[in-house]
Amino acid sequence: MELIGMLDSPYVRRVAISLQLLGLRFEHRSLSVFSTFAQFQRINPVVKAPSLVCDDGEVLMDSTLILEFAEALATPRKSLMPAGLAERQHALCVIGLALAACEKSVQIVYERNLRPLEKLHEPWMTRVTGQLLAAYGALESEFKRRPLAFTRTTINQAGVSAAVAWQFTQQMLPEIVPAENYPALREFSSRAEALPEFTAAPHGASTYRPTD
Ligand SMILES: N[C@@H](CCC(=O)N[C@@H](CS)C(=O)NCC(=O)O)C(=O)O
Repeated sequence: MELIGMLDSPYVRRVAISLQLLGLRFEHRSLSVFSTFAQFQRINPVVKAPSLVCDDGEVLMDSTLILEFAEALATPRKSLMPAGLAERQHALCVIGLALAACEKSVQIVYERNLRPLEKLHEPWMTRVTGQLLAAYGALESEFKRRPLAFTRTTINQAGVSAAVAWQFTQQMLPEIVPAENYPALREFSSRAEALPEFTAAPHGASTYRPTD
């Protein structure tokens, strides 16, 4: 199977890291939804990153749906989601906050990069910025209250998603979300980013290369 999309997208990156943690082999094509739009469109007419071209050619999109498929594919069956109900509920809460942080960060980046300055709508930026800070405020509280595991055998999807969201926002919007205000997230991120599955898929324009 082939993962399509750039690792400067937190959604592509959470899939690339999770596929490795699940022990699944995949190829990666670092296509941009902007600079290589036409090429991307030939693979997925909707031009959404990540897209996953399955072994039979069928194309999946949306990171959460791709991860659902990946977990079903992993053999021996393996999951990055906790099995126990209470732990699973908490993981879903953290993933929801992390995905909201990704979405709000992406909205701000698009607003800044794609819209002409005179067409910026300040009330929208203020609203989205407030939502982004609310997501990181809640994530920081959750990490302080219930620290998450960060080794390559114990990190779960909540940990992957939160670490990837944090890295993306810190790369793109550090002045909006100052790292010093989020010590628990910063510490967790530095440990997660040191894992081989994270370093094999670094934020940016590079292509994932398997370590083995
Ligand atoms: N909910 C989706 C969001 C994916 C997403 O918005 N990806 C961005 C790249 S970071 C994209 O495809 N942008 C192009 C577009 O929306 O037209 C997911 O989890 O995969």
